[in-house]
Amino acid sequence: MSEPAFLWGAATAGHQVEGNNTNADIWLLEQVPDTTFAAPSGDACDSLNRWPEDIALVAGLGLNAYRFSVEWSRIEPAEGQFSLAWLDHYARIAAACRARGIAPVLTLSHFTSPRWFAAAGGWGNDAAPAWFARFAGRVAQRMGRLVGHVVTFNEPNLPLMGRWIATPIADPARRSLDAMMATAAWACGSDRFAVWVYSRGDDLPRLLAGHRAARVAWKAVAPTALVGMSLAIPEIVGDPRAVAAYRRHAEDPFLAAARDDDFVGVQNYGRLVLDAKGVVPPSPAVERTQSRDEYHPQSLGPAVAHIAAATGRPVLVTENGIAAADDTQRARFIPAAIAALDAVRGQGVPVLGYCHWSLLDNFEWRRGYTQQFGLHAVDRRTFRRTAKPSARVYAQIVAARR
Ligand code: IFM
Repeated sequence: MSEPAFLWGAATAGHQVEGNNTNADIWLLEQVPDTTFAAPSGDACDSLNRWPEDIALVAGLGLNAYRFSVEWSRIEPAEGQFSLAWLDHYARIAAACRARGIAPVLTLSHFTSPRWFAAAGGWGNDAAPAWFARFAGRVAQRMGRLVGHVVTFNEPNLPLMGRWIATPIADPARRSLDAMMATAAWACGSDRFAVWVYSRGDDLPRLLAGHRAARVAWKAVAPTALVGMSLAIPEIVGDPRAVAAYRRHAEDPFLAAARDDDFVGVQNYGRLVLDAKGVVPPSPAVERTQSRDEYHPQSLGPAVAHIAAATGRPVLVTENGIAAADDTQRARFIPAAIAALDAVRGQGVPVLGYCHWSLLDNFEWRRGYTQQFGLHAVDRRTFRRTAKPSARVYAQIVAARR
């Protein structure tokens, strides 16, 4: 198995594209009567059935990498019971990628976990690292010979970011999440229901132990694989004391763990400006994205350079993109972000690849289907995929370099 010298990819995640991920913890949060999800994920993009089409889209753009995730709740629907059929399903996806010269970049945990795991307290349970490592080991046994890059967790630092940015007790979204998790616990007949991405991040040491244990489990089966985790890394600018405080809280524990990894996954969508009181909202004059964030594609360069310097590890850009209803904004964003990446690569920052988020317009968690991150539009009734002009822009940049 030889890996491309530089990965040019597009990314998706199981729950956001597969559809009917009914045994996942977040599916239940979408269904509880007090849900604050704008819509349930439902059929998503029906990638459960249409994954060959998705791989064809990746190939059609001339890319050499596809980042996707396995869904733990399908592979281990009950604690300790593993589904060979679902392992085969994901192995078929990876094999189909390889057959088309596409390197699979595999995420083990992209926000979702099995319901039984959440109802057992998630990362609050002492057994969680061993459970996650056992799952990683089973996936490695089936897929290890097909996969060269493994991401254990997707953006595990989000709860810490959220906690630093907002005062949890004053945050109505925080209260509604706590209420939804209480309802989900009741629905499962448990006294707890813990979903990391919607948590306060209290069980961080156990989650990081899970990361390390999963890396060990994967490498025991496939020693040459490159293993890391993907972190949400906005460019952080402003008051130096606030910047340092933010990093201590939302990045440093993860970066310390990542120093033993093969790479660090960087996921950048722009920048945060901080002053002594916290996040400074963008001025009314600046261009915004569909998610009302500042349009700032050039943040990718400094974000990548910071992580490489802080860890001494190479960076894989596992996500970079923009929510844009107007695709011309995405078509401007992509060359500007890649130019910023080029600039830091030119200064010697080690970068293994770039994966655009996302291949498809998909389920954007609590925002439902209201945000378009895709290089391809997806008709919500027929699931037909249509390339947007920005997909051609990205394909042309890649074609010029490969
Ligand atoms: O859709 C998400 C993805 O699941 C994780 N990173 C950010 C994306 C856009 O919000």
